[in-house]
Amino acid sequence: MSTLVILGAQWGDEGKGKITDYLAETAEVVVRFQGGNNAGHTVEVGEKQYKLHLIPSGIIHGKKLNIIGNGVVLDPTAFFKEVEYLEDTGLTITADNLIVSDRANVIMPYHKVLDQLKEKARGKNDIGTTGKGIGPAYTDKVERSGIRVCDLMHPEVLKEKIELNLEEKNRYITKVLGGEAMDPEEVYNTYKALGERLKPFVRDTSVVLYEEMKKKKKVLFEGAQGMLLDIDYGTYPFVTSSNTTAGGVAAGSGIGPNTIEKAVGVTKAYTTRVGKGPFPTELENETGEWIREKGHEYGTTTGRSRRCGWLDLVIVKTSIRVSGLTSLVLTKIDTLAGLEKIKVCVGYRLGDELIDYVPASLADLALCKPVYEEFDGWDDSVSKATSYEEMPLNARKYIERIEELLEIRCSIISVGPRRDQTFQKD
Ligand code: 2SA
Ligand code: GDP
Ligand code: MG
Repeated sequence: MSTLVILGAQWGDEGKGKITDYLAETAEVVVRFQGGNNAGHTVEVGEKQYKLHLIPSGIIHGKKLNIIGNGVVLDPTAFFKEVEYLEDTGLTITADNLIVSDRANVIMPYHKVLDQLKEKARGKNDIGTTGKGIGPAYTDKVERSGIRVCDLMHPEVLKEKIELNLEEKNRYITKVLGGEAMDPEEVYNTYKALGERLKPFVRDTSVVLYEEMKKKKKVLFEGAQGMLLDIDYGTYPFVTSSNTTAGGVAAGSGIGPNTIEKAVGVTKAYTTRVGKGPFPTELENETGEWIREKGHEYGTTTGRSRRCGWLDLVIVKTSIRVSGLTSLVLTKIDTLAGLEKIKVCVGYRLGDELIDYVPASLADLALCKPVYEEFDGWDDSVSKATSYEEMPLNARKYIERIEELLEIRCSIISVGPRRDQTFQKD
């Protein structure tokens, strides 16, 4: 098998970074195809911890080719900050192991300002974004006023586009949102310089990827955020602005959908969500707090507290359907260790009906009452397991019941944050 997609099957932070790093051992190319530096992917190798936001997690392996695809929104300042951070850890970053699509849209400083001011203006109806300018950058892409990486290489084009954008955006920022106007000249000078710095990394990544795939190189596609943050199938409008589902892979990296062979859904043994929006199995009690502390559930990018709740199989089932998942990776089984009883949501009661899909309308979702199955817990010895057989019996029963209810295989199990706390199930 030479192409594998790694996706979050919940609301993000399932451990995609860790699993991408684990699977990258045998891969040659790792691709990010959507999102931007709103993502926070943590990888632990031995004593070292890496927090990645924009650069694919394959970078930690040194020799792999990492691609930032056209579907990503790229903040050049954040890009260089991350390159420097990685170089400080001893890694060497060059165009041999990291390239950026010339078609990726650029996050401009006004996108960040718009993101933050719009959130403020929404008041209690805010989305709870990361404030990194993601939504406004994708808005411009779709509206066709975006600035792409290739524009950074053409100063005259860049200048004109910045002037046109700021003419309109400055009015909106100052008159509607009460912010401060930005100087087009200053933005131009900064981004022209960033473009020159970025130039060595810029390629038509679709062409590069196509050549690599023709050579049968093993390619991993690293998703960011999660299924229910998908712009189409997530809990809209409490979503991110890209397709986090498998559909986003082809468009976001410039390959044919028929070249995708397998898609794994990374699933936490419970559920978390950072930001606003519905969460049917949320535990707004001591158990929820206990899980948050034990699982260190704080945003990797913003440090915000993550909301915690029981595993919701309706969500995972939706993910299996929408993304055509071929197997699951189950993470953080160790976090639940110590709980006497553990619940899993196996369906929603909506009026007289029992449903197993996430309804489109948030008004309907608000009426959904989770139906639970209860399991006996397991102890902390689970984090020492190096194979499925070594796991406590109750943890295995939990996993096998999940497989049965979802009619899918859990191919990889993770019992701790480190690379060596991961094993294949079968
Ligand atoms: P945005 O900034 O426009 O993408 O925000 C829209 C919604 O998407 C959510 N979102 C995320 N949810 C989970 N993890 C993300 N990455 C970081 C992490 C988040 C952090 O790894 O912890 O540090 O806060 C991520 N990125 C975006 C966001 O919370 C909004 O609900
Ligand atoms: P991502 O966005 O999906 O890559 O996930 P994050 O990195 O934002 O959040 C997952 C967190 O859980 C990180 O701190 C990981 O180091 C950690 N992690 C991943 N897998 C496991 C696991 O099996 N057990 C424990 N305890 N932590 C894990
Ligand atoms: Mg994360």
